[in-house]
Amino acid sequence: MSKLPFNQGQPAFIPLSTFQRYPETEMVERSRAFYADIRRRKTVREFTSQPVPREVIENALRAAGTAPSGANHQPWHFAVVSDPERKRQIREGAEAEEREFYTHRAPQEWKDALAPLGTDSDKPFLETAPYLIAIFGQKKTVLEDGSEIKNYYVPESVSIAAGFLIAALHHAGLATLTHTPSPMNFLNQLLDRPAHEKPYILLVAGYPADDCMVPNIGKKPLEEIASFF
Ligand code: IYR
Repeated sequence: MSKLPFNQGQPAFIPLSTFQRYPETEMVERSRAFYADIRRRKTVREFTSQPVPREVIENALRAAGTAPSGANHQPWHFAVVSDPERKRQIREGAEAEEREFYTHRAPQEWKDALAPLGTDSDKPFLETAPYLIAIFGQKKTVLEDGSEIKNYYVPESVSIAAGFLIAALHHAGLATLTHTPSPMNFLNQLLDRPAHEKPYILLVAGYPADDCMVPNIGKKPLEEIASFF
């Protein structure tokens, strides 16, 4: 239940006091530095069980919660799992779906596309990694008085928040994996989330294993992903 503190009971407009303007040279330097940092991020599928400070996770979630969203309804919920038994249940649920996916559901074309990633239905990292963060989108928000408001642009809003979260965890020094067992509805039951919430991503976070290997894959260059008019 939400209080709707997010849009009401406050002055309609306040001065923009948080924006920081930099000299152009500094701005260029900052853009380079950010790119140099974020380009080091690789999706990791081998984690250690070494614990990570809970505050890092909390602050990364706070950062995710600053993402823009449709009508500022913030239609997301992050269910954070560190409890070993619940991680085991999530692994069990995910591997059941994944076995179906890899043996029946996935067409050959999809399996071919995944081949360079070396994925299969075994998901030990769901138990090894210290934190699993299930990201849910809320198509409506239930207020404290029981009334409901509709949310807008939910997939877009949730995806932007997930991007912030991944960037924040990377910035703090953690590796992540965007895991998407399909369908993911078993997470609602395991994590006590209502039926109107849809799981979008199961984000795995922790330190990479010492001998962690990653696929030798690259990213498209700027010329391929952008056009300037
Ligand atoms: N969800 C499966 C398959 C999978 C699908 C895509 I698209 C990927 O980029 C990676 C994996 C799995 O997690 O193995």
